[in-house]
Amino acid sequence: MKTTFKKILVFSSNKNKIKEIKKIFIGKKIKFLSIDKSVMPEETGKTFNQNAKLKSKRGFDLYKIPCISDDSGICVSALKGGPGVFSKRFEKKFKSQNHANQEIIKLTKKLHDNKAYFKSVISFTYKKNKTITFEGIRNGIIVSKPRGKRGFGYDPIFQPNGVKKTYAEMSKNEKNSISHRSIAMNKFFIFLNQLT
Ligand code: ITT
Repeated sequence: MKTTFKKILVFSSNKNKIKEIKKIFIGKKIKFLSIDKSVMPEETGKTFNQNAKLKSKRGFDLYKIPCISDDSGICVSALKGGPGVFSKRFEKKFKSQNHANQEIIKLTKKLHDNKAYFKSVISFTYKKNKTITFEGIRNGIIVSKPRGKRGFGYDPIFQPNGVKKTYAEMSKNEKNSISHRSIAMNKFFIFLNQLT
């Protein structure tokens, strides 16, 4: 890959997200930097796009290097598209992620509607006042019981359309070959190629 960017910071406090993105960067001639305990801004946006921009701008302002962030979540038809941008806050209302996942399954069954999608917005801030975003969506269903031990968050309850495994039953490479996040990241890599 030709690119003017030798180093890119992935600004996230979510270790699992960082691990996934790290794998997507393998083979690219860009040094991938990440920080575990970042000073994340409060996610005050109403959309994934707004929150992703808040985060990449904050990363750029703090570290003065090109910075990407990801804002993502699961959108469930039986919850009228929620928890969506509130996916993290929804999970925090329960004793554990598993309890949050069980609640989604319960509501899905009650309404006989198991449709859902995952969405990721990758935001890239590469200069002061230069921020661009890329979106990835993967449609699928909420399964009737959590399956799989890999991945994180809502992975055990989400099965993408066209496959028989939940995200949590897939290896990182398998998930990355189809996931909402990798769709957005691939758009980002195309943009990087076009810049040079
Ligand atoms: P940042 O520091 O990058 O903001 P975060 O965990 O706070 O990390 P978000 O604000 O984007 O990230 O919240 C997204 C939540 O949605 C996250 O906590 C997960 O529970 C869930 N989520 C996002 N992507 C997911 C994926 O690929 N698989 C499962 N759950 C996911």
